[in-house]
Amino acid sequence: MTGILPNKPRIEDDRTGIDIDTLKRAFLDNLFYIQAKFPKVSTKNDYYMALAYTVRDRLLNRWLHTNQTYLERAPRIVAYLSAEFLMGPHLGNNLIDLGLYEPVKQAIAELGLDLNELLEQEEEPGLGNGGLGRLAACYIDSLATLEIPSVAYGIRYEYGIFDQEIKDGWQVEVTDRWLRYGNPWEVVRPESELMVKFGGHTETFIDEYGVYRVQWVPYKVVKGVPYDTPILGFKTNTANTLRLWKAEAPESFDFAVFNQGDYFGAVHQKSESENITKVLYPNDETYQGKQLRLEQQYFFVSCSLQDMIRLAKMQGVALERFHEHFAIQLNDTHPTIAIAELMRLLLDEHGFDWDRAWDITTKTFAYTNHTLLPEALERWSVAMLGGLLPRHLELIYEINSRFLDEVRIKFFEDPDRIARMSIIDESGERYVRMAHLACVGSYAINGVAELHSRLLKQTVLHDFYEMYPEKFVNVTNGVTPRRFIALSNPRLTSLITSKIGDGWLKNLGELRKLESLVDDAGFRNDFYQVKQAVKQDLADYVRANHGVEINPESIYDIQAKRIHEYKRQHLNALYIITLYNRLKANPSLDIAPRTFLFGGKAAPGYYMAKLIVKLINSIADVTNSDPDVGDRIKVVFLTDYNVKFAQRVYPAANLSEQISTAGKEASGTGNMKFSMNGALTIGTLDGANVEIREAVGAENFFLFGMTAEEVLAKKAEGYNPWDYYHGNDELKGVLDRIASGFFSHGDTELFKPLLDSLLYQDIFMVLADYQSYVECQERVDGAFRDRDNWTRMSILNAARMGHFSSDRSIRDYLSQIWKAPAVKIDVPEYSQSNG
Ligand code: NTF
Repeated sequence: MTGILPNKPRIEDDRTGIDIDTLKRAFLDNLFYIQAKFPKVSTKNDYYMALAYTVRDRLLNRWLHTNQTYLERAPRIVAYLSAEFLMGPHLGNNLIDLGLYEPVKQAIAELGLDLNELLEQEEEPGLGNGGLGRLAACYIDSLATLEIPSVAYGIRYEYGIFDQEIKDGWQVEVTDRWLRYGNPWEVVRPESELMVKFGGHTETFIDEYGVYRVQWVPYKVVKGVPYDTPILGFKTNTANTLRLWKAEAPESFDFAVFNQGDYFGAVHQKSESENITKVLYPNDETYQGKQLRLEQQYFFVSCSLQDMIRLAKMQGVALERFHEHFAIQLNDTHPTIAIAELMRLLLDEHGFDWDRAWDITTKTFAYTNHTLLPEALERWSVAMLGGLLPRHLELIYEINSRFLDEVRIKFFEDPDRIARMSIIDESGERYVRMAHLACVGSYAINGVAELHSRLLKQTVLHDFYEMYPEKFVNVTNGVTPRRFIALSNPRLTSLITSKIGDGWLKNLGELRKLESLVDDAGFRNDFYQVKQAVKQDLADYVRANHGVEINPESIYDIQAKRIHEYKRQHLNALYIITLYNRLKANPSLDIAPRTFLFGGKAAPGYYMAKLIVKLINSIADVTNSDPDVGDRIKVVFLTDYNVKFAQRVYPAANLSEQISTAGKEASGTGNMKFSMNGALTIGTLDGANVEIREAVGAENFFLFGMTAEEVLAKKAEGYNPWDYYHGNDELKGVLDRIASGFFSHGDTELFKPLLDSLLYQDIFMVLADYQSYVECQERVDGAFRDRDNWTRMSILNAARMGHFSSDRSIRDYLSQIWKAPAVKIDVPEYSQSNG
C-alpha cells in the first residue's frame, strides 16, 4: 500500500476540514469522544483539550506525510541533540503555523468561548532552564520552516523547571507537574523502545574471525520509550519530530527478586530506573558532578544513536555512510558522551575497526559551545564515569592517547600543551573534560555570537583553535519571529502586515521596509498606540496577579532572564536605589516615571541569586508604598517567569536591560526578542548586543560600561572595588542605605553577604560599571521624554532586526556545518466538495 490516507481528505472531514462549521463540529466531537464531556459539565481545561485535539488532527496529515517522505527518500538528516527543549505552549504556535488562528478564533467565539482563555489553560512543557533550551526550540521551528529533514532528540522530564513562588520576598520552588492533565501533543511509541546499559565491567574475547573484541557486561539495563511531538514549519507541509525519551524498568518486576519475597527491593529497582528522567536539573550556567545527571545524558544519547542506526537500516543506508546520512549537532557538552557511544556502537556492536569508526564519528558530530564561564564547563570524575560507563572510559582513554600523540607531533617542543589539552584533567583528582572530548570528536565547533566565538578562540579553546583552526566557525543565535512576534504581539503583527504584507514572517529581512515609514507621522502614531495597548494589557495582568497598579505612561524598564550575578540584576537594583535616594533628597525632582519589572528564576542552590531576588522584592516594598515616590517609581518582581509569560513581557517593554559584564554573556536571545518588539536596549558590549547595536544603529541603542578587553585589563591590573565605593558618593550612599537595614526592617545582616561580595571581590565588576550605567540611564530618561523620537528609535529597532531570525541562524548552520538540502513534502490537496 502506498500513501497514508485511504482517500483524499475532504475539506468538511471532521479531522481535516478548516471551515468554521467543521471546526465547531470537530471541537464538539472531541469534547464528547475524547474528554467524555458535554458542554454543561465541561471545565476550561476540557475545552482546551478538545481544541488541542482538533488542531492536532489537522497537523497529523502533514506529519505523517513528512515521515513517509523521509522514510522513502532517505534524505540527509540533521539530528539536534539537546538535554533541554524549552518549547513553550504548543496550541497558539500550531495555530499560527497552520494559518488557522483566525478561523479557530471565530469558531470558538461562535461556540460562546474565548480562544485566549483556552490558550491560557495550556501548561507549558518547561523542559529547559533558559536560553540554551529555548534556542533549541527556536531552531527546530526554523528547521521545519526551511523544510530541512531533521529530528530533535532529548529527555521527557516528568518534572520540568520548577514553578517559582515568592514568599516574604524569597523564592520558593514548587515542583512542575506539567503532565498532570495529560499532554495532547505527544504520541507515545512503546513499540520503538530501546535498551540502555549501565555499570558493570568489560570483558575481552576473540571473535569468530579471530579478532580481539570487547564486550560490556552491564550491572543494569534501562528501557527508553520514545514520545514524539510534531514540530510544524510555518506555512509549509513539513512537520518534523521532537523525540523525547522516558526511562522505564525493562520489566515491571524483577521476578527473581520477587519470588524470593523481596517485593520492596523489586519495586525499588523499578522506581530507580524511572528516576533517570524524573526531573530536570534546575542549574543554569553551572555544572554539578551529579551521577544522575550523567545517567540522564548517557541515557538519552544512547537511545538517540541507536534510534538513528535503526532508522538508517530501515532506509537501507549502510552504516559506513552514517555520517553522510546524519549531521549530529551537540547542543553544548551535555550530549557529548555521544562521541564515545557512537564509537562503542560501531566497534563493539557493529564490528568496525578503530580507524573506520573514528573516521565516521568525527565526520558526524559538530559541537556548539554556549558559555565561557568556567563554572559551567562540564567535567566528570574518572571514578564516576568509569563506574557508570566502564566501556566508554576505556574508549575515552584510547581517543585521548591517540589525540595526544597528534598534539606531540604538531607541537613537538611544548609539553605543557599536553597537560592543558588532554581530555583527562590530571592536575588533581582525575576528571574527564567534556569540552575537550567534544572538540576532538567533532568536525565543527561554534560559538553563538561573533564576540563569543572570538573569545572562545582566544581563551578557553585557544589550544584547540591552534590545533584545528579549520574547525572553528561562528553562528550567531536567532529567535523565531513566529512565536515572538506573530503569536505574542498580534497587534504589532497586524500593523506591520497592513503596511508591508506578510512575507516578513518567513523572511524577516523584509522588516527593513518599515524604515521608510519612520518619517510618516501617522505610522509613528499607530506604532505608538500599539505599544500603549500592549502596555495596558500588561498593566491589567500585573494588577490582577500582583495587586500592583502600574502606569502605562511610564517607561517599562524590564530585565527578564535567569537570575545570575554575571547578568547583574543587582546593578539594576543599585540604580533603583540611586533614583530613590535622589527622590528622598529632593522630593520635587523631575524624572520620567518608570516601572522596573524583573522576571526570572534563581537556581535553587544559588544562594547569592536568591538574595538578589529578596533584595529586589525588599526594594519594591519600600518604593511602592513611599508617598514621596508616588507614581514615579514602581518595582515589580514578576513571579514564575516562563515562556508563556515571556510572550506577554517582550511586547510591552520600552527598555530592555542587557547589562551583563562584558565577556560573560555568550549571546543572549532575550535581547533579540525585546528589540524585535520595539524595545530599546540599555546594554554592554557583550554577546549579541554587539551585533544588535551594529544592526539597529548606535544612535538607537543605549551603550554603557567596560568592554571585554577593559574588563580583562582591569582584572590584570588588580581591581579593587573599595576604590569605587570611596570614590563615588552616590554609590556609597546606595550601598550604605542597604547596609543600614533600610530595606530589611532594620536587619543589617540580611544583605551583608551580597554587600561583602560586592565590596571585597566583585568578580563581575558591578561597582566599576555603576557610574557609566547611571549616566546611561539618565540619557534614557531624557530620550523617553521626547515621545515621538523615542517611537522613531523604537520603529528602527524593530525594522532592523531581520538578521536575528533563527531562520538566518539555521541557514548559517546549513551552509557552514550541516550541508543538508531542503526536501519538499507533498500532501494531497484537500478536495473542495463531498467528492
Ligand atoms: C546560554 N548558555 C548563554 O548563557 C546565553 O548567552 C546564550 O544566549 C544561550 O546559551 C544560547 O546560546 C547556557 O545556558 C550554558 F548552559 F551553556 F551555560
